[in-house]
Parts: sequence; structure tokens; C-alpha cells
Amino acid sequence: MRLLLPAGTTETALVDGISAAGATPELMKHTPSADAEILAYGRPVTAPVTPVSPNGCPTPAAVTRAVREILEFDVSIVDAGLAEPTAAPTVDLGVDPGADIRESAPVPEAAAIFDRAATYATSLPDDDLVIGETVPGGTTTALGVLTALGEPAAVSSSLPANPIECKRRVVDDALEASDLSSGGLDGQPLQAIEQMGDPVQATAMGLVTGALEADIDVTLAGGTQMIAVAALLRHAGLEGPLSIATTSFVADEQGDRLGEACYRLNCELTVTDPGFDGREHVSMERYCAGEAKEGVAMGGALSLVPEDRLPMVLDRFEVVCDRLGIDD
Ligand code: AAM
Repeated sequence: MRLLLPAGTTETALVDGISAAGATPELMKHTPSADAEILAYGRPVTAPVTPVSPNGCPTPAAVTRAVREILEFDVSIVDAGLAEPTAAPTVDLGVDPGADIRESAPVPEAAAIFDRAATYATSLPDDDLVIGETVPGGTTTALGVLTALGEPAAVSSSLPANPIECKRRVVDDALEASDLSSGGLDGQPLQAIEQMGDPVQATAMGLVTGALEADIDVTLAGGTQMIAVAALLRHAGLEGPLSIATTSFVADEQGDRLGEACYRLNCELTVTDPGFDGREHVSMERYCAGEAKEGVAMGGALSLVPEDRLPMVLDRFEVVCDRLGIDD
């Protein structure tokens, strides 16, 4: 099994109050680079910060890393538009950061990125891939492409109180900037990413397509951003079942909408509950309060953990938090 992590950025994350995937907008551009280092080395190496929410909730990369330290799976990080350097080894597919979706073409190279990611994934030696994401602002760009495709527009948030009205305003402005109406790009997924999305979506879509072509089993590891990737794949004509693994934090927030979206997109849904409510640790309490919720393949990584090893993973998460300087 290999975890593939497309890591990138969109300037859409700079909209005030739209994301908690970083303590401040200035620090948020380092989040994907730091997430990559945490996954690869267990702590930031050259990135200036450990990504935390404004309330100090640590990045889901810390959970995925804890699982990795117990289960020891391979990881490849794909540079899907990093804006800052990372000391993690990355696969270079020549992907640039995404612009604000309120510009007319935030991902002008979407089709080329898709092709390169598909070619890369087709060549992998693995039997199983878990594909995650890290892209602050990614739930807003997910709303962007879902709206352009004419799919039900329900997305989660890294904030406990989802700033959904703010996201809708940004998406409305983005539609206007691209001279589009809702549903105007039905059946045109790469165009939807080019005009309304982010480079991580183009990369993830290509990775899944290439892997499935090579008969590699794929799990989409994430919440509503992966629902958006699944919708993009369906609009590209991909048939056959897909599979999504996400956390109970996303499932609790989304209620029936998550299962309905998976049913409509023919996606098998796995929801993992890490049992954080049974522990007294400030990071776990913050997750239980609805912060962060998912990201960096957290739900997919947790879905690999046999039940009897979950306590070991939680112990290790505490060790990782300690290493990252997060108070307990
Ligand atoms: C990724 N790194 C993170 C993080 N994510 N570090 C701290 N907190 C998170 N939540 P939004 O659209 O609200 O920004 O949520 C999406 C982001 O949150 C993604 O980067 C996802 O991987 C997660």
C-alpha cells in the first residue's frame, strides 16, 4: 500500500475567515509544505511552523503520521502546486500554485496536469493506493467545481462553524468572473477545474484515473473535497465503483448529505471514528469540538488501522503532538 499525497495551494484560501488550515493567512501558504514534512519525517524540517488552526488544533497530518509510525506504509508526496519550499521528497509534475477562483482561469493547465498525474500513477508498482490531499481553501474550491458541474453543493470546513455563506459568495463571484452559471460545465470536469477549482483536484483526478487504468485499487482519502474529486471523475465518464474513506468528524457535520452524495456517485463510503472522545488530550478535544475534521488522508489512514491497534495509534498521536510542541 502506498499513500499518495497531492499537496498544493490556491490563493482562494486568502479570503478572510474562509479556512482554519493555518494560524494566519500568511502562515497558511506553508501548510501543505509542512504537512508533507510531517508525513515524511514526523516533524517540520525547513517549514517554519507546524500547521495549527487559529485555536491551536494540530494539522491532520499529525494523525496520519501517527498511523504511519505504527503501520509503516510507503508515502509519495506529489507537488500539486506548492507555494513554499518543502524538505520532503516530492514528485515533480510541473504543477503551479492555483490562483484565486475569482480570476477567470485559476488553473490554466488543468488538462496537462491531469495527463501528467495519470501517466505517473499508471507506472506505479503498487497494488493499492490511498490518495489524500492538502490544500488550504480546498473546501471552497470543492464548492466551486461542484457548482460548475451542477452537483449538489454541500461542503465541509476546517472551522467548527462552516463559513458557507462566505464560500457561496466567493463561488458566485467566481462564476461571474468566468461568465458561467451554476451547472454550466456539466460533463466538462477539466474545464470546471480550470475555471473554478484548484491544482490538487486536477492532480488527484489524474492519479485516480491512471491508477484505475493500471488495475491498482484506489481509496479516496478525504471528505467533501474527495466527493468533489469523485464528481469530477464521474463527469469525465469514469464508470465502476469508487471508494471514499473519511472521518466521523466530517460525517457528523454533513449528516445525511454525505451518504446521499456517495450513493449518487456510486462511491462506497467508509467512516472512521478514532475514538478521540475517550481520551483527555487537548488536540483530541479540539477535533471533537469540530476543528480541522479531516485532511492529509486522515480518514483513509485511520481506515487501515485494525481495531485492536487503535489505542496504539492514539498513544502515538500523543507522542507526535509532543514532538510538534503541541501542549497536552
Ligand atoms: C490540511 N492541513 C491542515 C488542515 N488541512 N492543517 C490544519 N488544519 C486543517 N484542517 P478548508 O477548506 O477549510 O481550508 O479545509 C481544507 C483543508 O483542511 C485542507 O488542506 C485539508 O487537507 C485540511
